[in-house]
Amino acid sequence: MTNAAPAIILVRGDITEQRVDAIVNAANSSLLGGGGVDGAIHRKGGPEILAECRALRASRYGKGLATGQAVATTAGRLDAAHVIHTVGPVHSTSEDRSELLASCYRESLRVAAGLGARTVAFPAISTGIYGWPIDDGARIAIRTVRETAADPVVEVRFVLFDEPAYQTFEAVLSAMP
Ligand code: AR6
Repeated sequence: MTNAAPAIILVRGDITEQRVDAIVNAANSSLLGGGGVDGAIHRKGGPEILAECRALRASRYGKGLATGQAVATTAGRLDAAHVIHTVGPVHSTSEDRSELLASCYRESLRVAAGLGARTVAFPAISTGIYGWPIDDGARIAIRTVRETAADPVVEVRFVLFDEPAYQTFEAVLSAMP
């Protein structure tokens, strides 16, 4: 196959310490920062990232970035060329928002491929402040990356912040054929 899905690697750690072509940020639609991964990326990446986010809000994304979409900026001082900001859905027990979560992974990979990225680091989108259960979040993340051809992306690295998240991703990955 010439346009295969990327290889999946699991790492326990801090996404801001990864050396990859693109780091995906679990942002919110304002693109102007927040807690969790978003806070860590802006803190460590420095003000250049926020400046580009502000410029995006002043131009193409006047109303903010919609849930499930993705957009790239510089990675500032991070050891990466790009940060790809995506907005995960807030978990709901009354509505199935899985397709929006899958869209975050698909759209981020599409943006990464458009930038010529070969390696991409993802956090477990929506599984922190947005309340998505980690096991379901892991299934959606891994399944979607497996189903998405993203040439020239050859490696997707899921960076899991704590041991339970890492173990869950590992269990889901090894249970898939
Ligand atoms: N590296 C890797 N993973 C991390 C890190 C890190 N440095 N920090 C947290 N995690 P969250 P969300 C894990 O809350 O649920 C922000 O305020 C964390 O344990 O960062 O999509 C945004 O502005 C969890 O498993 O993102 C939005 O308002 C996962 O990353 C909102 O939070 C995602 O947790 C987005 O919420």
